[in-house]
Amino acid sequence: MGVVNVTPDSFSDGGLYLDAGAAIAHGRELVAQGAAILDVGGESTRPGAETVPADEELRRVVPVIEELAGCGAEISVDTSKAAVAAAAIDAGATIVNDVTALRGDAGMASLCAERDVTAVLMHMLGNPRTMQEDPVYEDVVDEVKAFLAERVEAALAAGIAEQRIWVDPGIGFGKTADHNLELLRRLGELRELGRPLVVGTSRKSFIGRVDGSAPNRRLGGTIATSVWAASRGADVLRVHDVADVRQAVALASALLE
Ligand code: PMM
Repeated sequence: MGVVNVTPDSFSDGGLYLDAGAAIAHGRELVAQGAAILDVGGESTRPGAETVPADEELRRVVPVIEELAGCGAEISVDTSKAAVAAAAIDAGATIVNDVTALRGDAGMASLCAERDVTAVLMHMLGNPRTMQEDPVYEDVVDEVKAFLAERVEAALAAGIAEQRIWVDPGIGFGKTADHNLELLRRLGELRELGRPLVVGTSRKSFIGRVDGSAPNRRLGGTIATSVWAASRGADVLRVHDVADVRQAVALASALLE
């Protein structure tokens, strides 16, 4: 899953792709690099980020999705607003990647059920504005797993087909560096949820916590953690650097065979 951020303030590509034309070109480039899914987002979820009104988010993502639909990858929309998801589905998106796991908008679960799209349910403690203020867990893996199990049940109860439900531990969302490392170490435990597992470590700050690197110097850490996650059963890796991560995963799995 390649990341196409259409935001002026995402921590990793700092508004480079705010312009729709640049975002479309970037999405096509990620498909050429081998992305099977493009995750198009118009609202930054980085720590401390402010929310974006639905009409502004729509203005950012819909033209990009219209152009990228049919370009060889499935389109995912990274949003927690049902109005944005509905317009994105009309424009060609088939996956709704909701960092609130369908808790952010009362209309989201029924929309996913009615339109029969895949819903990515991600764990987050708190909200993006406050989530990095001293997150505490007794056992981060047990708590993330219990949360995701509860959200899968809620999605099923709303009528979303089981095969349309994916789960994600939400690396960096209300977690310290140690919490993120523990989740990756014990990623196999989340396989027990029985749903496809999405993992996004790309350029995140816990990599910098380990080695002091800046966001634009975290490719090595992104590759290491992505290869690790794949070897522990991740089905989808959400990354900015599709070609490099694909190559690393291909070589690691060839060696493991
Ligand atoms: N991370 C970000 C945004 N959306 N969605 C899912 N499912 N999983 C993630 O780990 C995730 C996400 C933040 O990263 P960005 O600002 O670089 O897009």
